Amino acid sequence: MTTPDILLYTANTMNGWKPLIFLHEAEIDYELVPISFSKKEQKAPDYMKLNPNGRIPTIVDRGNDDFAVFESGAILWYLAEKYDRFLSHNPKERSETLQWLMFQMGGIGPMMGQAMFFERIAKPNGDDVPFATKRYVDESRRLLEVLDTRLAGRDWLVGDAMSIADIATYPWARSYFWATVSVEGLPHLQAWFDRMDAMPKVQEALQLPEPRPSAFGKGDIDAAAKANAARFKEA
Ligand SMILES: N[C@@H](CCC(=O)N[C@@H](CS)C(=O)NCC(=O)O)C(=O)O
Repeated sequence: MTTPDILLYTANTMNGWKPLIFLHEAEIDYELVPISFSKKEQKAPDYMKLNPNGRIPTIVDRGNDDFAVFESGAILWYLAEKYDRFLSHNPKERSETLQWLMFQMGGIGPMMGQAMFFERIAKPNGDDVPFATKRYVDESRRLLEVLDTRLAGRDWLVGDAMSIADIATYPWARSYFWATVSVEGLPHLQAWFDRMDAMPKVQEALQLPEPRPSAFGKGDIDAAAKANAARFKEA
């Protein structure tokens, strides 16, 4: 058995699922290193040599002199170039894909992430900040409306096939429940969710490193919410 090139450090979060979706959908062999937040493994000095931000995900490419890549958008872009998947060679389509990737990295992720923080961490830990919560939930909804408009009359964010823009956006947008953002009245977004929900390899990736049904509004939500909030209280 050959050693796979890609070593992936990740956890079961919206950013952490992105490279997993890429690697599973492209059927690329990789080695998974689950990172435990409760053990603070993302802040370990050796890990921070690979990811100076002390967060997940990170990849190391053993096929390229152990080159390390952090930031999930940059990881998807690197994998797209290495494996020539999910990023068009057509210059306009390629630019559009990177535009929607940046839209996710700079908009959807940060806004939904803050909505999740204020709703799921601050509030249950006694720091309810309605002004901030409303700001981030409303802005997240606005961004999901932008996606809905973009997806009208098209199956994918760019071109006629799934790209790294879809791969980056899906785990965040699909976690609308956890961010307490409504997707009522967004039929094109819902149809895109349905499309990716029906992809077995995408769903396989979302079960790793371990399943987290609560992100998608399934399972014991109360228990998951309490455990999540408690973890941050200890931090
Ligand atoms: N912009 C970064 C964000 C990474 C990030 O925030 N990762 C979160 C999980 S989604 C994390 O590692 N959290 C642990 C911590 O904050 O210590 C990326 O896209 O890779």
